[in-house]
Amino acid sequence: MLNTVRSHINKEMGGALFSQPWRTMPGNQETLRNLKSYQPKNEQVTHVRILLHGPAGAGKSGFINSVDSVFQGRATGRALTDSISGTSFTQKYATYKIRKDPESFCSFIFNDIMGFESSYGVHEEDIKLALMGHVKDGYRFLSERRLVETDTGYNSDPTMDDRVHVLVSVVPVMSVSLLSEEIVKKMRAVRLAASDLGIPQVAILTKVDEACPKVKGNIKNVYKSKYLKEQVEKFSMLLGLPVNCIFLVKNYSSEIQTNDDCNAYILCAMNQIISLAEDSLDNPPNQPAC
Ligand SMILES: Nc1nc2c(ncn2[C@@H]2O[C@H](COP(=O)(O)OP(=O)(O)O)[C@@H](O)[C@H]2O)c(=O)[nH]1
Ligand SMILES: [Mg+2]
Repeated sequence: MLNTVRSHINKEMGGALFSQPWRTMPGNQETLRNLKSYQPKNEQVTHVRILLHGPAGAGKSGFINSVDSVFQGRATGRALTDSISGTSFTQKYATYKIRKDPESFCSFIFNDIMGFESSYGVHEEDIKLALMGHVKDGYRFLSERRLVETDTGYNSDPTMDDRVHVLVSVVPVMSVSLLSEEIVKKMRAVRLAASDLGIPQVAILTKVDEACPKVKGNIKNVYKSKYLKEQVEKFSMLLGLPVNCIFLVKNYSSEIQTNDDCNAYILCAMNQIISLAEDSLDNPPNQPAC
């Protein structure tokens, strides 16, 4: 499958580039400083909760690791593993924090959910419960049944801190053209549920290095690649999400060190995630979101 996609890219796009990037990056140092010092203005919340959802292998854990790497100044490769046991797939709802200095953590946290697969993966309704803050930390999702109010993993009285403040869809950029109708329908349903709850949404398209030879050769070309821009526009149409809420990212996967170029793409996405969260926390509830 990958080889078919790659040969399509090479034949059709030839790794064509724009002469100038179509998106400009905010300065790394300033963005990092702002994110480290960020505190939600809304006093009812101590942190912004970011929920990443997407297919297995999309790069959700990789993105959390990458943010951690940017903040620690080295590729941390923190072990974030999903567990598959026996015949029934279970996935734990876990919260990940990012350290900003030896004593404290950033005012944003991550959860991730494998949510698009049809025969396994977290049920659409469970994702909606997570959005509303009804899923307790440590709950193991079951593919065969939904979380119900009588379960110990059900939080019947969620605080503002338990709720999700930004929903992030994570998809490998090469998969955008291959998403089945069923998966797109599911993604849209989750997105609509988030909109109804006033939760803003962002998408992160990962593995840009694997999708375009000119980007693999030079990571500075991410926002110059015509193929990658086309995938962003396609994904925007599929999901009904504005292009300015869709980000291209190369996660730290095999690197030992971080570098300014990869950091810039990760920080650009995080900057928008936190800005949208802050805006929505500042607005009255049920205001339409991005
Ligand atoms: N080349 C490359 N590999 C990536 C990228 N993001 C993730 N990976 C790799 O893809 C695999 C699946 O990523 P993972 O983060 O575990 O996916 P998850 O199931 O969504 O949490 C791992 O082997 C990662 O190292 C990326 O941007 N580029
Ligand atoms: Mg994972």
